[in-house]
Amino acid sequence: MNPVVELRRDGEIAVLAVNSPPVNALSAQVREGIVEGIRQAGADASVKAVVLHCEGRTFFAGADISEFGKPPKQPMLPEVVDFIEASSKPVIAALHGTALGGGLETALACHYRVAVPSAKCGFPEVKLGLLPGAGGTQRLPRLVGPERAMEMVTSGSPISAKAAKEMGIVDELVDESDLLASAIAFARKVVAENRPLKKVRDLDDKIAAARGKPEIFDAFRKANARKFRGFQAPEYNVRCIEAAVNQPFDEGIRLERQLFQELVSGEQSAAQRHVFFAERQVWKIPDISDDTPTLPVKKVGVIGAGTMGGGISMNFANAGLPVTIVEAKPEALERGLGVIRRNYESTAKKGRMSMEDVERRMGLLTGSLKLEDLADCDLIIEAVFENMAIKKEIFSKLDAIAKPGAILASNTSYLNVNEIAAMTKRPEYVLGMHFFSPANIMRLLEVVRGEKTDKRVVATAMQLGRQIGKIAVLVGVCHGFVGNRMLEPRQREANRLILEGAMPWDVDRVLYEFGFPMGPFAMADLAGLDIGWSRETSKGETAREILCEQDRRGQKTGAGFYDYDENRNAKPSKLVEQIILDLSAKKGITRREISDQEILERCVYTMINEGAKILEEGIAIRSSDIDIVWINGYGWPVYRGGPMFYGEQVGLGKVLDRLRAYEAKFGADFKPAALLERLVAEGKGFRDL
Ligand code: 3H9
Repeated sequence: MNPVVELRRDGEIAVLAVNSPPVNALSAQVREGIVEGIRQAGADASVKAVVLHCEGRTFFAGADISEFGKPPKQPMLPEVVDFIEASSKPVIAALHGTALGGGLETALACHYRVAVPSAKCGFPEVKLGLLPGAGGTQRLPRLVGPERAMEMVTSGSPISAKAAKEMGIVDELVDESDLLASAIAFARKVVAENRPLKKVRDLDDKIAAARGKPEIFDAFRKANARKFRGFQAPEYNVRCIEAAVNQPFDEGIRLERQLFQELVSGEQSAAQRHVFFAERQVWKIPDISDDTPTLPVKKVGVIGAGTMGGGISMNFANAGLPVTIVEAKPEALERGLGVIRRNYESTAKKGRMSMEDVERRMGLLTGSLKLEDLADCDLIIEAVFENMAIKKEIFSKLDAIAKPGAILASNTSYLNVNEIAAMTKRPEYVLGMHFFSPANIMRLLEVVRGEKTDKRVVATAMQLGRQIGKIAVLVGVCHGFVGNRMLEPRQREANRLILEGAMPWDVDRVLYEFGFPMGPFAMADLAGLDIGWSRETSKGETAREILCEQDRRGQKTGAGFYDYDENRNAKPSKLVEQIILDLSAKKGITRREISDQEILERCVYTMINEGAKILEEGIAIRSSDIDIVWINGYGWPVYRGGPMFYGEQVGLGKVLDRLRAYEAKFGADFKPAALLERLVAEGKGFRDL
């Protein structure tokens, strides 16, 4: 007997019941059980129809992702779905929860599908760098037409059961309270009415109109070119849908299989699968168990109504929590609240929020000019500018104001949280909550654990992060934590490279082509070159300082490292080129040709090296957490899996060799981390730690 699949009977209807927690992924054992069940039901003359039903929280959530990259186990999913479709008796899929990927493909191979209204269907494979590889790309367009099919497979976003019913993916919506009974009743109807064995593969009407019209697919590619940039999987998905329209079913399946194999054994999918598991690992903290009690947070205080404070406040208001925002001056408070309102209203204008929602959220925000008004808050986040003296003063005042048991957090991006905590008599309630700008949009939250932070406080901050839709990464105290600390060597090398021979646009192009949304100089122009700069203190020693002195302060002034037209399109600047040439000469540097390879290695391998030091010092729990920081906070391309994963993909031995070579040439900044040396000597990787 198969331990996870059981064949039961309800009169003439056989129920193939699957119970493989947590998400009924289609593991080898499940696949075997399905084939065996269909076979038995087929052989039993008293069975007239089969209901395929999953127990627990969901219908199959897809193929078992952990099997990819390992030796294949029989029967493979494409064979299983063919076997279901070829059944001589009608098979009815009963959908609830999330019917995803291979799960939805299994359902599409059934002859009928019923679903509860709360169910969701989708093909998320593209998010794993894959395509639906068990007939999904061929069956879906036959049900919904190529345009909708392309949208579904390339976005990976699930649709509601109601939408699935409207599109023809689901035949009937049934009572939420008893899916199985409804599915059995539906099966009885199919038998009683002698309905045909409906095979999706035989349908043609939804694809016929697009046949011989490549322009439909090209238009889709063009419209999504920016979104798809660098990714292999979206294009492969589109090719399969195109084949579904233009080729016979079996030909389309052959192409789907071939392209799936190529993707699943490729580097991008390996990276994206790594990210899938890393995103789930990140919540697990070795010395803080899942059942650690958290502290109730019903009211939040935020100090500072600037860009950061405002964005942070929006997160909590969005989650329905009341927030008191404290500012020092009435104008600043008014300005801050005004910006928040405008942000919400612009979301409403785009149709993504109702005006009632805007008012509801604004109603949760209270402005104040007195720290004392934070006395009843359960969590207070300080978001004033980066100045240790000011932060210390605020925390020592807060200590006197905040109620006992309140969590005091700093949004510092670099400073020592232990020093800040030491200003209070309750350092165990102090930690860092480092949001990324714009804080209402960016998914990353670095939760900074001080040396005295209580475990319940850490658990509460992580759980709050989840509640407000962030991906929270626990990090330790050091200058810049994980993200900004690793940004430093990249920035340092970028600045040196332009003095040694490259131009800002060369460095930016290499990093853009690598997959970052923009390079460091374009980024600096966007953020404003004068952050932290003043004319009085400017020494005119760096390109950035000279540009500021010439009032080229970035996009906002129409010029920075680049020249900008009225639409903010960047163009390399002759003037900047000259500034850089002069600066090199002034510093006595003989400029030379610098290869793209050198730019990439010096910017990225130094980051990997810094990441290794971060691991060595225990600042991050695991290397995959570092990857999550960089993907969610700094635009590292997800198809390269994060800097630590990328380092392993390149080969740690190679990274070490190159660092050594640069160390010999440029000195100690390239000195390899001891951990990197050790791992390479032992033939191990970061993931073995
Ligand atoms: C595919 O189907 C390819 C086919 O087209 C072709 C084949 C030839 N496999 O997310 P959660 C684990 S590709 C293995 O925290 P939730 C997950 O790691 C697949 N494991 O729960 C976690 O483990 P742990 C297409 C899986 O309620 C636990 O289950 N399908 C899989 O927040 C709970 O997960 C997908 O991409 C899996 N397929 O969300 C769907 N799924 O507890 C991927 C989950 O040890 N899954 N696990 O950390 C999801 O999107 C979400 O898990 C889901 C539930 C929405 C289902």
